[in-house]
Amino acid sequence: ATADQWKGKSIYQLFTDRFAPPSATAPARTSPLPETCDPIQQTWCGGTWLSIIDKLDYIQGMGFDAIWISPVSQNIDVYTPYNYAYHGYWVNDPLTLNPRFGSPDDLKALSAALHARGMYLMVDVVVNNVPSLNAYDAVNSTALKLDGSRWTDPAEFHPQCWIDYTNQTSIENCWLGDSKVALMDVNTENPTVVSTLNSWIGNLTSTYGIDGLRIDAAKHVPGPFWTNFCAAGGVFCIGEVYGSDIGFAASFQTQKWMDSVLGYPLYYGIVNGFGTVSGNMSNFVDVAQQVLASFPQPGLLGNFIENHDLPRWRNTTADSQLAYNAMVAQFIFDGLPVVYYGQEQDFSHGAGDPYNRAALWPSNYANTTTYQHIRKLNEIRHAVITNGTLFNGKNFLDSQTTIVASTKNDVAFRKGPLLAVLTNRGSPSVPQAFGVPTSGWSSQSAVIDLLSCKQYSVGSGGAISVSYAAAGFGGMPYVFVSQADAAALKICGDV
Ligand code: ABC
Ligand code: CA
Repeated sequence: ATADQWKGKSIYQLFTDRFAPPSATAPARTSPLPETCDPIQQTWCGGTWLSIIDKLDYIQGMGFDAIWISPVSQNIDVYTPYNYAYHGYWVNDPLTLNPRFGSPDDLKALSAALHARGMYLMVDVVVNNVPSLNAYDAVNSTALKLDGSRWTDPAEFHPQCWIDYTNQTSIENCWLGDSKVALMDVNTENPTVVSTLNSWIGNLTSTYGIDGLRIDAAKHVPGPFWTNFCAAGGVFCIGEVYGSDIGFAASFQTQKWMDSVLGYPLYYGIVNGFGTVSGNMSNFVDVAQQVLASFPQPGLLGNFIENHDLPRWRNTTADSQLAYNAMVAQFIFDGLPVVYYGQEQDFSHGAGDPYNRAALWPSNYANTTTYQHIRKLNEIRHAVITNGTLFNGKNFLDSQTTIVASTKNDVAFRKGPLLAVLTNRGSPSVPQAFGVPTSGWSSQSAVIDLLSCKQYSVGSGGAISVSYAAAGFGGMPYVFVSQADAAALKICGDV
């Protein structure tokens, strides 16, 4: 699928090994399920491509229409100082599927099951690096063969050096990982490497009906490589450009290296704005404005508040209203929402890798309040995307977010027919209010908050004011639409 086809999608990111347990329809492939499936053990919990199918109702029930799964290629399958490759990122041969996750038919079955539901499949791909337990002697052909690497000619790697993050050449050519598990840097300028990878990715997407690619470690490969790789893949590419440098991340779009990147810049703004009670909302506003100004298509960014490399949101921020406000920002701001499995279960164990990668099944896939919030946010987003005639015909996806008002604790932004009014005041009720002087609606008109389905009236000059004093509510988020639009959207019934 193309970038345009992805624009309206909403993505659920899962770890194949950890999302759904083996079952009668999806037996364990290789190892039996460990008695305890503890993330600290860094070993397999037994999830497979087939077991994902068992739980698609749970994902679709939350309103998602795309999933992003772990890398599908073969990994080193040996014990390492960081235990086993349950995460799938230790790819030694892109051209072979990972038997831990299933057979070629199983992956086809997953893809077909998704398509039957109108959902898309995004696969994580790792090409920058190949793991080795033998850091300093890794690039000799004997070691490469022992590691089962696809690349067996030393010329297919960059020579050993550890990355200096102050130097982009080093970021591109030196090695990720560490001396325990070195990630040997593949020579992505070598003609054999380039042609092998390009023909592989085209085959992979067409053979398995893959609709999109999440490009691992995108900033560690020179950009022009990706232009050809993504063209060969023939589907939407979204890259991982880990860091807060907005201009650098935006260059992936401006230089046409790939369609888009994950929303790391906005993530840091959300953390600064909503990560603590009375946090720094002006930083969020600042980052948001720079993101909007820097990316030619901010509507293609992948917006997240947690992932497998970062702390769980609820690990660093216990307050439930802050999480709710952050999620509304994640869903309404320009971009595709990307929700990491477990976010809907308020998983809070996990200050980082490996603790943030727990199996989901001990949650019993419960219908939590957060599950319901996400469902509602997906419902709102889907409704405004499919209703083209709202707010004087302004299409949601084609309207860019504009910041309408802000204080050091609050922000209001409009995207198409929606006005999000958010705060970092947190759960306690406080005798304070936030006034948005010009909401975009005329005075005396009625608006509906789609989150609570309550009606508000617009004051003089088009002002909307919300109060954080109501006992038991505190710093709630709001998503306003005009009464007429609310009636068309049907989210709050007849209004
Ligand atoms: C293994 C063990 C862990 C152990 C670790 C040391 O080694 O499993 O238990 O703690 C995979 C696995 C990991 C595994 C690694 C290494 O391989 O998932 O479990 O860790 O063996 C991607 C994936 C990631 C994956 C890989 C490798 C790459 O999402 O899951 O890891 O295929 C860098 C890369 C980025 C990479 C990330 C993990 O490391 O750029 O591609 N993610 C700075 C740098 C970033 C850097 C980041 C973390 O540090 O700029 O480039 O990411 O090291 C902000 C700044 C940022 C700064 C952050 C920390 O602070 O703006 O620039 O980021 O303020
Ligand atoms: Ca590289």
